[in-house]
Amino acid sequence: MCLSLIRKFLPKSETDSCLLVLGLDNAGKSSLTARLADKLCDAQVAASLVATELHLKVKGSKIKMFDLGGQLKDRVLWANYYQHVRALIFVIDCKDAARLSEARCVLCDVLLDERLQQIPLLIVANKQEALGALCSRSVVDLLGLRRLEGREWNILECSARTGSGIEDIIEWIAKNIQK
Ligand SMILES: Nc1nc2c(ncn2[C@@H]2O[C@H](COP(=O)(O)OP(=O)(O)O)[C@@H](O)[C@H]2O)c(=O)[nH]1
Ligand SMILES: [Mg+2]
Repeated sequence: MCLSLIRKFLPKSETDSCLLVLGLDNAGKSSLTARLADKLCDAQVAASLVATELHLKVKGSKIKMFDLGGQLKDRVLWANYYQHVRALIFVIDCKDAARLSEARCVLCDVLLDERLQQIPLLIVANKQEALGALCSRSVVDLLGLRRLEGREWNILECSARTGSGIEDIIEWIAKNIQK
């Protein structure tokens, strides 16, 4: 019998499941990842131009985290990582209102993938310490998040630069990967 068929019926090991950090280029994904790694990293497994893979230990649970490149050329590769996703983080640059509609389109496209249908989503409203940064309520409106149906989602404000809001993000991760 083919190996992939056997794998399909085996329980997923905890290290198979993963957390994806997505968002446009320059949103602050790698800065956020570095903050999370600082608190939770078990091991950095691989880093390339497209993806950084880290193994996290969050309140006793282990999970892989992938920080993926956000440029157009990298986004076409995101779907290769959708197989065992347990939770999704989408980072927004709140200093850059001009790219919110692009972020909205990219997020919509991600959420259409059937492998991600039931996956909890956290929007991280990053760069909050910056002057004129959009607040989370504006981000909810501009991304049209209230229209999302059948999905658990949340939004948290943070500054990956100063570290504010990181603890709340860790709480969210802990809660959502243990489900
Ligand atoms: N002001 C501010 N700048 C940030 C913050 N997080 C990241 N940046 C900056 O935004 C730029 C892109 O960050 P990076 O983490 O590489 O973004 P990525 O392309 O999404 O991985 C860098 O110059 C960071 O220093 C933040 O919370 N506040
Ligand atoms: Mg990056």
